[in-house]
Amino acid sequence: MIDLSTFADEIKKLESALNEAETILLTAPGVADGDSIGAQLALRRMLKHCYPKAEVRIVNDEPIQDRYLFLPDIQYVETPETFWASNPVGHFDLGIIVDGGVDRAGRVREIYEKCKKTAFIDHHVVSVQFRYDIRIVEPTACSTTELVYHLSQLPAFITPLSKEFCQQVYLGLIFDTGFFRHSNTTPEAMELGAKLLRTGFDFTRVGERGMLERTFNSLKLLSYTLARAQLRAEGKIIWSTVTQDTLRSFKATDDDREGIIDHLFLTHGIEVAVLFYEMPENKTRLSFRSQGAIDVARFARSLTEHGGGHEKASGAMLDIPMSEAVEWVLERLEAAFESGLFNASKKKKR
Ligand SMILES: [Mn+2]
Repeated sequence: MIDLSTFADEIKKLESALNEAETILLTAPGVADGDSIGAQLALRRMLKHCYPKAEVRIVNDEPIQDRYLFLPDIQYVETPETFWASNPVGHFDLGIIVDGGVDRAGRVREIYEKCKKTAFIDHHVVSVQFRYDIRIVEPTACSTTELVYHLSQLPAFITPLSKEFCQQVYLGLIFDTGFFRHSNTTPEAMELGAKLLRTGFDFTRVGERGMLERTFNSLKLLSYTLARAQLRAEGKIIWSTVTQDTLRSFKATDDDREGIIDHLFLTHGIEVAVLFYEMPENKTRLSFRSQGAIDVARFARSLTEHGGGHEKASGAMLDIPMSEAVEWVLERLEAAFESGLFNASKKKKR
């Protein structure tokens, strides 16, 4: 249950910062995903409604992925290049970063840190290094857009539930819950989904374009990788590989590898899915998904200090070429099934 009254002081501070601000920067760390882009766009709508005179700029370190270009207001998202070309001074009265801390904001960090006041709105549990002036971090929110929605319904920031605003909030909601499927999904999130749907926006389009659509090259890469999947440990392990040559032959990019692991994972009867990515400089990246019997975060950490994640979804980076990594990892994973060494603490099976 999201109870913003626990943030009364922070919200007061945000309100007074906004009252004084003539220029506002919105940003998010890393490559914008469905939640971070939805949250920035929805927040922009809220600010434009409540503070129509303020100049609001959205600057993200990386260009927006094609799949999000259908979103309302997406034309307002800038990269540092376009931003610097149009506003070389870049001193904002208020900077707001959403869905992750400023340490991962890349080149936008410099712009953000020069803001007279800084705010942080997030739903992740993170150790905060940067001294934000205003912090609204609510881990019970399943997406940052859910938190932005609740802010937008406070008397100080009341924002009309337009179709545009609602689809921005909705995208974050379905992105971070995997269409209301992941364990972070709450009854409140579903109720919010229903409320948003009532405004009549095209939720099928938001789901298909924003979540499911792939490029043609990415489709070819997916089908090739799935066709080459193999089983181990009497079918408990499913695995496949993506090499640099494969990426090149399908003219696929790193982004196109997204989601392949989820297809492997949804194979009937398997316990753990592993995907090996060949990386430059003889490195190998691993992705793991577990049905729950094996704690793949602990398993990933046992392989390398560059490994970790969640009990059911983790990753690692190995300093050995893929030709060596595959057997090395699969043998250890097979042994893990036998030894029970990495069994999850509480057995939560689907
Ligand atoms: Mn998020």
